[in-house]
Amino acid sequence: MRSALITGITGQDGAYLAKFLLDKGYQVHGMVRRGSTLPFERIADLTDQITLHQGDLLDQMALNRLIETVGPTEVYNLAAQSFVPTSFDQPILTGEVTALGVTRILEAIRTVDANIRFYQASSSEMFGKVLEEPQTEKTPFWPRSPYGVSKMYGHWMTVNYRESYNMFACSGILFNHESPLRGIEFVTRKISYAVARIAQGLQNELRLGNLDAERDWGFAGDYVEAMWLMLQAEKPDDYVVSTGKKHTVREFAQLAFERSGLDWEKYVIVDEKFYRPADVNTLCGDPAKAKQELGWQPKVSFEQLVHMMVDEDLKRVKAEQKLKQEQL
Ligand code: NDP
Ligand code: GDR
Repeated sequence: MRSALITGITGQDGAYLAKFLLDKGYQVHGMVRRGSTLPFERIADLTDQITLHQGDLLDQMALNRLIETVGPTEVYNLAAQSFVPTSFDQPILTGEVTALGVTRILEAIRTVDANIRFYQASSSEMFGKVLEEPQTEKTPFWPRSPYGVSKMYGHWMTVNYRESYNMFACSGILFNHESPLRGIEFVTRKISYAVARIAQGLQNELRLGNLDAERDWGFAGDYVEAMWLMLQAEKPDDYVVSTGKKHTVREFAQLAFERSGLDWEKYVIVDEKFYRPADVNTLCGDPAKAKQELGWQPKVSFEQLVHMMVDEDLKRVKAEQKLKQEQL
């Protein structure tokens, strides 16, 4: 039976990937950090089908033991300090986890069993100040945040372990992908949740930063398939995963408010607090290689994604309100 170890299983992508691999018949193991509460909300309905192990990308010995105990055929390294603004506030922690953490897990695999297939969650943030459009696997990197710099280190270590030790190590250069499980601090979910609360009369404004930023947004459920396809290929390689279409934050907000019959301009306030020391103004990826070599393509459109997120948040907010009323 094929088995997979997912780091970052409690995150957005971890939850979608765990479900995807279970449906493929995998035995799924996840690494989780110890916390004083149980923050496993996204995988709550999967916990009886997966095996969770405590571990941390900061702890080399624990990673070595984990790989040895689980003996997976595939490892997906999704764990990271993944929020760009936090990386400006905590650049050293971000480097320890998002950059050096990749080397730690690669070392654990090399030491225990170098035949394990490895997926690294690289990012379009590595392109940063873009030097060409659309971005491909060959576009030079110019990261604009400690997060982007850390991901670039992890990317090149993955390439280096492949070239040095002949390991089946792949790096997926994924562009922004969203879903109803997206963390609340990322702009898309911040908007969809606020729209739902405004529609229910619980909030009357939404403060955002750079409305002109352009992103190539796709659906997380589509993107985890690309991760898996990379590890099923004949040879290990790096792939851009994106939709090939870009939209501004303003467009996202407009569409999200429209879904609830609201005029976004009445509620959105630009607040400089949400500007970054250096931002990535535009990103748009060319997914041609993933399409040709892996047969992958996105299924959910931008509009469907926005609608899905607003609809789910509306359901969630209504359910929360109902629960509160029942408790009164
Ligand atoms: P999330 O922020 O939702 O999840 C991050 C995960 O990493 C969580 O499970 C978190 O655990 C875990 N984690 C953080 N620090 C550590 C640590 N020190 N040791 C072990 N685990 C840790 O991210 P996404 O699911 O959105 O993204 C998955 C990966 O893909 C990340 O590496 C991200 O940088 C990358 N990526 C994401 C893109 C996107 O658009 N979503 C695009 C390109 C790349 P906990 O729950 O305990 O906090
Ligand atoms: P990003 O995602 O930084 O691209 O990283 P995020 O949704 O945080 O920002 C996208 C763009 O929106 C602008 N923006 C705001 N962003 C946030 N969070 N909050 C706001 O109020 C706001 N207003 C405008 C930002 O300036 C930015 O330009 C995500 C993460 O998932 C990374 O881990 C991943 O690697 C990349 O996507 C690809």
